[in-house]
Amino acid sequence: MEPVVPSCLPGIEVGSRLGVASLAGASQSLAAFERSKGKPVRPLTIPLLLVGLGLLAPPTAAAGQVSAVFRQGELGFPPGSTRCSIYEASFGNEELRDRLLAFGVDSIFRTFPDAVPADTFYSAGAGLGLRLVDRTRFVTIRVPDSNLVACLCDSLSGRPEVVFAQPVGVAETCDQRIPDDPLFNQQWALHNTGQSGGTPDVDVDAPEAWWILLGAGSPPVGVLENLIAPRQGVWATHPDFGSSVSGDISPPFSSHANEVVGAIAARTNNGVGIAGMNGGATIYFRSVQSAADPGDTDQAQLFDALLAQAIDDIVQHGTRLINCSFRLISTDFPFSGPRRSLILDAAISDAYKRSSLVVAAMGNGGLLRPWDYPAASGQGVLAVGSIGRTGSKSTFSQVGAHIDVVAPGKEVRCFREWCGWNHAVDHAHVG
Ligand SMILES: [Ca+2]
Ligand SMILES: [Ca+2]
Repeated sequence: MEPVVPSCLPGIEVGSRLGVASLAGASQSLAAFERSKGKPVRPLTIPLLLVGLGLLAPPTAAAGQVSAVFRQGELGFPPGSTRCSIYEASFGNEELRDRLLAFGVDSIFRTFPDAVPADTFYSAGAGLGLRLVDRTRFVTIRVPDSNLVACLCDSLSGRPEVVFAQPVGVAETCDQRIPDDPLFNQQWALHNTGQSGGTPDVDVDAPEAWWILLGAGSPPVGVLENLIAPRQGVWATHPDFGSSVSGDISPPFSSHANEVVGAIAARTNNGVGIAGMNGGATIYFRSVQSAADPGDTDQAQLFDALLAQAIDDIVQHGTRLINCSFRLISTDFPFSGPRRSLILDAAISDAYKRSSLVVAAMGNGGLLRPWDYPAASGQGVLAVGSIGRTGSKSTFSQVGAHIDVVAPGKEVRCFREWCGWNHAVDHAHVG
């Protein structure tokens, strides 16, 4: 058999006499194994040869592990064993043993030693039968030199006997990055330390997210507001916004729009004001003016069309998230009841197909209204409810089966002041 030498294995050049010699040595070890008639032996000639070639790890090298699944019949353990040496294992293709020996692999064990084939059958609560992954086929391969793990994975992954092979790593505990924004210590929504009677850790774990990424400028976030006439903009030139806000930015400014945009994108760790969840994010802001006469059916339809066109415009600007903290109200209902617009639903559906998700506040009707739109529109909408600093549902937050997530939204520290109403939807924009 002509051995196949992985090119990434240090000290071996493909086709070289050195590589052939080392694998020939591995084959000799197998020959010794065969001569022992199944009795495991540890041939001395091969380790000595490999040490001489500099292939074995020095005594100080850390061991590594590879997680793998082999196809049926390609790898076997001795009866009753969940762990064995490379010599005790049985292979459908002996070339695999050569390959593992070339990397100095000394042992293989079942990753889930207590798993049995019956574990693959599961009956769900509704009686539905499910087939789960067969965990008895997961094995862990010990590699004495962790520097060879990646090369071994590459070498195994291309083989027909192997389903997959990947390195076994370790988990790292997330650290925190605390920004220097002077109002950050009041932003319990981002980092709740129990300030003002709150419950510690009822927050969105922003410092942990910032440890990984402190704000991303792209893709841009869209913000759509339904504002009272005259049309209002965002204070884009404020020092905490920089030049990252575009769209409807002409005065007069809307306090609500500033609060929404600030919660999402106020610059973080710049020594000014608050910290934004996605500090410095590029914002494309659109405001749509309410119909002058909400009782006029023609104007209501026009208003829905303007909202739909604004969503389409926001998607055209490359956004992936569209913040909508407004609700549609009925034009012929004396108590401003909920209203569903098929025009707006179609725009949301189109945005979803183009990889843009509408994030919508459930509404401030508490238990008085069952649902509002667009939060309850279904596909393409992430509906957000509100909780307060202790983790309880905000009194004003609506409820319903369409809810997707809750986020801090009551008495959160906003752009310029304390915000009493629902800003949960702004805090649901995780970076
Ligand atoms: Ca936390
Ligand atoms: Ca800031």
